Amino acid sequence: MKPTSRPELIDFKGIYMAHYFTDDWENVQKFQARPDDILIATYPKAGTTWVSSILDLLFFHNIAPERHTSLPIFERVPFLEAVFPEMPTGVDLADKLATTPRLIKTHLPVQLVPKSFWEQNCKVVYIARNAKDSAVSYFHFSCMVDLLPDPGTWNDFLQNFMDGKMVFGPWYDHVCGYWEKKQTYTNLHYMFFEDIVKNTRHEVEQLSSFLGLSTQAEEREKLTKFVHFDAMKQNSMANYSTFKRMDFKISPFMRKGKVGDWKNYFSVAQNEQFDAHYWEKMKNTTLQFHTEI
Ligand code: PPS
Repeated sequence: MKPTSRPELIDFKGIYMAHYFTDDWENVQKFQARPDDILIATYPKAGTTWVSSILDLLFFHNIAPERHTSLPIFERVPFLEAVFPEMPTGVDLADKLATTPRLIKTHLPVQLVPKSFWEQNCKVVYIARNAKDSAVSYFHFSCMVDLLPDPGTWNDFLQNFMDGKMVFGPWYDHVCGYWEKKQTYTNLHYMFFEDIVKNTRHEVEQLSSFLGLSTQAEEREKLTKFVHFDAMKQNSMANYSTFKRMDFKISPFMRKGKVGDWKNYFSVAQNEQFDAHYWEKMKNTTLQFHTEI
């Protein structure tokens, strides 16, 4: 990766963002979703790539078994709001997707999702990951990809995470926003990273049923093996090794894939401060997370 300047954190419609995710806003906002589109929505580092791979396999493995070893995940599942140098925009990639359904990724908070997804009653799969592991994963990712603002030290980053000064805004509002949406929008399947780690097979089954697919247990079994952390880490079409803006010498994209890795990074003082702040922020929601399994 060539040394380049990092983008600034900007205030965009009340959410902190970086220009790589807002430069095509007009087209993002007027994106025309189709009723059978599936939106995969997450706060960064919640398991987007994992669930994207699962969905791609569930829908297309039978008809195009070579897909998952010949096409990078970011082409199979375009990142809607992304405008990265030397790449087509996310909207262009999504518009040109030849698959049915189209699988589309977003990190936008619920209030910024293009309205056509709701109007078309599209299926939405939201994946949430506990705040502590999300922060650790986001920190390592920010160190290795120059499309995000400079993360500073771990301590700076954690403070900024608590203050919501992150690209895509506060984790707290993001996970709660989609949780609230789910109460009125029935086509939203809310999943947890920790559950997928604990029982991938069961989560694949639940997903499959939400999507109305009648996959055989044997197929799901095979698929579960393809999306195991070690298999995805080895698969250059899933591990982002073909994506030029990441420096794997700093940290791999498929880093650890664990629940509870935060314990290796939070000091006792940071943990106490984080917990006090967390419970204050999350006191009005029924949403609950596991920080260990
Ligand atoms: S991104 O950049 O926001 O789209 O990243 P995202 O894909 O959401 O999250 C990356 C983290 O998910 C972990 N991951 C997995 N864990 C377990 N099993 C599988 N198969 C898997 N695939 C991705 C990945 O390792 C990142 O987490 P960390 O904690 O950094 O390892």
